[in-house]
Amino acid sequence: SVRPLAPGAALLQGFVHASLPALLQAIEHVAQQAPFRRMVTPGGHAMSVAMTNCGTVGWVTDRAGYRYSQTDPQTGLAWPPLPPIFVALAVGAAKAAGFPGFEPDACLVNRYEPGTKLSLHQDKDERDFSQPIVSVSLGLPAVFLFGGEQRNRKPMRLRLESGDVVVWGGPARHRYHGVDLLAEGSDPLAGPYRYNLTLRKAL
Ligand code: MD5
Ligand code: FE
Repeated sequence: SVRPLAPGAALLQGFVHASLPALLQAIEHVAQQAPFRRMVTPGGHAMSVAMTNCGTVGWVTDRAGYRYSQTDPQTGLAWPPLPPIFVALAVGAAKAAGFPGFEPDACLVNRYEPGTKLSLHQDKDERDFSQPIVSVSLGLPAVFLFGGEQRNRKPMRLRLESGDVVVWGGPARHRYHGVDLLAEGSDPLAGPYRYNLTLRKAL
């Protein structure tokens, strides 16, 4: 089912449930070529969430700023290609949520362990904000923080579980968001981790 969360945002609960083992295998394959790492913010703090990328470009941060890069700064190599299953699921979810013709070229893969979090922020490093972001939650559950267009608004709390997909488009594309401290736990397939895939059209 497609549940509207807010203008432009739709929750597809369990949309990728049947594909969880294949998605986790694909993440492992990506991480063999481009390992998970904790990147440094422009302010000099290591993020608690570990990240990697696949696709034509990948999102990176370091002391110089946030940007998309054609290469992995850690290996100097191109990022691994987008696994076809990532693209198929993202295009299907986008279409179901009212965004036909979504053509992702980048996927940021976030890995959370208990005690990690993602602070409130906006995603604004992509070129075309008319294109949605499709996010896929795998492994441990999390409390997603869904704020307003300005940082001062108190965020709504939304529990996201393994297999859930959210399509963030239209006005929701610009809203502040984050992930609350991850609770301890063990997922039958992913173990002590929550993974989040964000499929994007960056270029
Ligand atoms: C996560 N990741 O759960 C989230 C899912 C990130 C990030 O935030 O930047 O890697 S993506 C959630 C999202 C994307 C774009 C807009 C909005 C939410 N929103 O308007 O709330 O690891
Ligand atoms: Fe974000």
